[in-house]
Amino acid sequence: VRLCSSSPDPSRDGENVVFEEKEGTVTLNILFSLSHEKNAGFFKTGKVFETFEAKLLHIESRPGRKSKNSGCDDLEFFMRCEVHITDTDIFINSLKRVADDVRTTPEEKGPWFPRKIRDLDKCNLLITKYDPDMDQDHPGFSDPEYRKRRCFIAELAANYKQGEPLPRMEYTQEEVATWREVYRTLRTIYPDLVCRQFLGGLQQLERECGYGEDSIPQLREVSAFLREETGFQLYPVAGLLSARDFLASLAFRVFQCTQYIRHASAPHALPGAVHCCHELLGHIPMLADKEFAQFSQEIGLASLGASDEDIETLNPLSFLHHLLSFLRQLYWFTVEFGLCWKVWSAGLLSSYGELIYALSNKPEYKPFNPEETAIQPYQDQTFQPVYFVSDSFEDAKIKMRQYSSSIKRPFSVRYDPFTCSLEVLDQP
Ligand code: HBI
Ligand code: FE
Repeated sequence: VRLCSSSPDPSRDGENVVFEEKEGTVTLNILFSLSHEKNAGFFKTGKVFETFEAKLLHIESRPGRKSKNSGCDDLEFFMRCEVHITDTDIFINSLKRVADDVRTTPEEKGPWFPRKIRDLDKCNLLITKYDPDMDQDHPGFSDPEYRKRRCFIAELAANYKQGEPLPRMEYTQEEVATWREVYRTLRTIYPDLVCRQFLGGLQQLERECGYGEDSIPQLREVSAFLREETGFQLYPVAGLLSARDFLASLAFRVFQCTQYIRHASAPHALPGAVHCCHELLGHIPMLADKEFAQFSQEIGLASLGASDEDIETLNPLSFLHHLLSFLRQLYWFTVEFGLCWKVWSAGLLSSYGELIYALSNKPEYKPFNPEETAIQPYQDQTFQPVYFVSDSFEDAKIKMRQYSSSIKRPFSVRYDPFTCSLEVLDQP
């Protein structure tokens, strides 16, 4: 399957290099081949188009390239169709399963990424992990009331558009009790264990944003606070996002934040799960620190245009191909589970058990080094086997910067804070 640009000269119009978009759909040009003996394959590809409600705009066939040389009678198909933007990856992967001679996009072009802050409305691809409706092990799976509540909150996030006032939540007493339990447990142990930036941010939030045991902070107030401190703002999200979409929003100093509370039967965090105790307690105080905010945005900027092949197929020749995996691990082992002598990472700051464990000298500790950290597989179901230690934020930032600048991309990006948009410069 090969994707081609649908505009005559994609570099000139400065728009999306691979796809042409309108209103949640993309137009794809697809090329694939099928051998004659497997002619039934054509109808299987049709099934894929049907399943994803792809609107067919054009279809052609011709003798395949292979057939000229080898005498076999392969056919190549060219199709142009419109699909829902969120289905793009799965649609293409499904086609790859039924079509032969899989060829992909010219690598250097890379996938679509947001250029303006309002493009973040399209960065909403959710991963159905830790979802109370899909995951039978989720503590809320057999609690219809909880699932209904989660649906309601998810709907608020799904209907949100960039720039609108953030939805205000009325939390129930039970939800506040879960928050209180988490807040109280963690708050008492923070002073000795966490870095000064975190503690300073948290104290400021307690003074200015209503942080405390008695109520769950409102995203609207927290977002206004962050904007004044570091220019970060919040965007409501229904659950765990794809790494691509999550990291892309960081490039705009936007942090996608959930508004729901964990199930009351399991108030304390799982490493990979997202919920508002994790975000409001673990992430927000750090995002009020200028140095950390810069660090977060830079990871976001580095992720743009990377494609997300599986880390398992690691091949040193296709670095850009694996970049998203690399950056995901880097984000994980710094922002989520990094140490800097004291604790600065959200996964630990929001989990009593792992916070104690991470400082217990039982796990392995390694100095933070992006080349090594980027290929370290991570654990999202239990405590991390290894933690990477930075000397300081400054040091982590400089190392990340060196790493990012070693990434060869066919374009460079610059964030323009006046227009909240990205300037993308093609490199010859
Ligand atoms: N989605 N909503 C949300 N919140 C996160 O913190 C988050 C995410 N998706 C991926 C992710 N974090 C990280 O683990 C990295 O993979 C980027
Ligand atoms: Fe997190």
